[in-house]
Amino acid sequence: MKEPSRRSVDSAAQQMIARAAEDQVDLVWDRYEAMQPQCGFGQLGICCRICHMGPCRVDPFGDGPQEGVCGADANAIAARNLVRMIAAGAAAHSDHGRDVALALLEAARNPDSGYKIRDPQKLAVIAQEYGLDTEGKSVPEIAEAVAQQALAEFGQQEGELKFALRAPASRVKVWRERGLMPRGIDREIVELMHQTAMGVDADYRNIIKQGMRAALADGWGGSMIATDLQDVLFGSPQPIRAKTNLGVLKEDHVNIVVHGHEPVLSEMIVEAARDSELLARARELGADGINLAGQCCTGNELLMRKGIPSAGTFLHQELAIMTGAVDAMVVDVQCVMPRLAELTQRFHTQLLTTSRKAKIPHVQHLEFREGQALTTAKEIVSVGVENFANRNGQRVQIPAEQMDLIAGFTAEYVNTLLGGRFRPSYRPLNDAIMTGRIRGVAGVVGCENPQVPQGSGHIAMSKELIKNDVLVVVTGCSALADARAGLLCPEAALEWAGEGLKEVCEAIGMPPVLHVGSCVDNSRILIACTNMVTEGGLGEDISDLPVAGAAPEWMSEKAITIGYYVVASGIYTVFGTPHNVLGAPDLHKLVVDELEEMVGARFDFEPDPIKAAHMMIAHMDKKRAALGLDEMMYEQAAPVATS
Ligand code: NFS
Ligand code: SF4
Repeated sequence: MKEPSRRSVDSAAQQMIARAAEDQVDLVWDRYEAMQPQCGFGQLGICCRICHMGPCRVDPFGDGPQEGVCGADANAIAARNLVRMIAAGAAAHSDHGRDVALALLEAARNPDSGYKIRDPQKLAVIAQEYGLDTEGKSVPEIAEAVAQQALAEFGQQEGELKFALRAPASRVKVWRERGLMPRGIDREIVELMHQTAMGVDADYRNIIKQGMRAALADGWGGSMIATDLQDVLFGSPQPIRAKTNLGVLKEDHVNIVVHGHEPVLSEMIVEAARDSELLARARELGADGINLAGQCCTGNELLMRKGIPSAGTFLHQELAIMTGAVDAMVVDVQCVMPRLAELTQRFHTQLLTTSRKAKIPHVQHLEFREGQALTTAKEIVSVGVENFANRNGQRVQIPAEQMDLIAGFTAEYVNTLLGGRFRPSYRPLNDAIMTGRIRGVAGVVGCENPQVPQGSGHIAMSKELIKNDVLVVVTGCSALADARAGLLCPEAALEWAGEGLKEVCEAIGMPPVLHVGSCVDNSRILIACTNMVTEGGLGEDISDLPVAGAAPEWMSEKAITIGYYVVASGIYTVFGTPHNVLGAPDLHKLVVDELEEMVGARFDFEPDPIKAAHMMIAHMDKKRAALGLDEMMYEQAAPVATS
């Protein structure tokens, strides 16, 4: 086995990895090693299973077949495979958005549902955007109309997605001219699946085009609906202090870990965990209370709205079980490893699936229904409480590590954050960028992957960026990886930020790395970029801004979708490991080069996070130069000593 330090840079994780090795329990890293060597055709993207004349593969060395049985070449095969990942990622995030809209509908219609509308102001803004007449209407009535409008965007056949029109006018123009404007969320995903079925589209460029359109339907559609309606239902986040890492689990409490993605369930579990009867029962069984902790993006949702601690990221899910202190792990959808079923059996942990979309054989299923949200949530918490009695104290080993962080920054909050309560505005941010105190803004997002030591890419990249005066915004697992390293504390600016960024952070007590939410909240980054354009002085389009994106440790199909909507929105983006396109030379050239011509941005692939950070910085400098800001780097802006 590899040294734990080569599997994760987090010391809490390393302890649990070592424990697993002692107990001969295999973890994701062991399974990854057992999988070596992985299939080269798959890695290069040139294996096709779309029809039953295949499977076909193209010989990357040029000696064997260069096309499938039907004649599809490497570019068509790899492009189809790639965009089918986009379709799946867009489906996952957008279906999450749909479920939030349905929960909003439930909240509006059913006063007993347990849901409340916590941000009626944001609801009113969205209602106005949808052109709804709100005169004399009650909040539930407006909520019902907004939910129905949002749901209609999924099935819309013609026209344009409403939220896509939030983008700067010049971006909307690019999308219209290039045929990239999304019509309906489901429609773009279905069309993409049709287009890539056997014997349909063989033109890799045209395939990628529809891939971008479906991705945009997610970023400016499904994901944005998820973000906005979650804010309406559960409250818009505000900066909030919280803690993360395995040390948030408590030896003397019932520990319930909620893992997955959708806050429609986990928000209710928060309420249920405060239920006096359940608390009394927990005490009766010898626990001091009920401790709820999140994981992955469900964790992020609860962290940024409720300050609920997070027990970690994607690669921490097995490690949490390894503490022996988790009485129940409750999962909904996405990023849940099926192997948890076997692992939990080696401890007392009760694993519970809750979504009709995500079951695991032999695992207890307690289905969550929006109509009886609170009741189901109480049943779930009760399972954890009762299971506390089965915990074997001898086997409990909780690492001490936990780190403070601030989460809960939104595109709207940037106004107040920098502009102050009396003059909320993006002006100070734009000014800081124009004067060079902030060199640019980078979104570092995405997953973890056992191919890369856990956290090494995210943390090294973020540190290098802030050292060079780049303000970093983070979401998803990337956010929590940085959090474990202390980068989400205001003090991090003093230790790691360059002079210019440090000055800005110190003035307002802001961390140099801002946690803007879960992965659907990458939509917040799109809005923040739009606001920067609207504020003025940084160009006419998102593609003019000194900004860049990165996913240094990605693994999920959702990460590909995010990458494509970010690039199609005009933001240069670097992925750590390459997409599966290297076996298709023309397609490869398209994504790392020619996309720039089409949408004003492109991809790069660079596994070294420091090199990748400097590619992003070089891009920002190029954009600064084009804006005439290259003379205004911080050194020049700072007063010069004269003695
Ligand atoms: Ni995003 Fe969140 Fe994490 Fe990757 Fe999975 S939890 S939706 S997909 S692994 S960042
Ligand atoms: Fe092979 Fe073409 Fe069928 Fe793909 S679609 S499996 S390349 S015959």
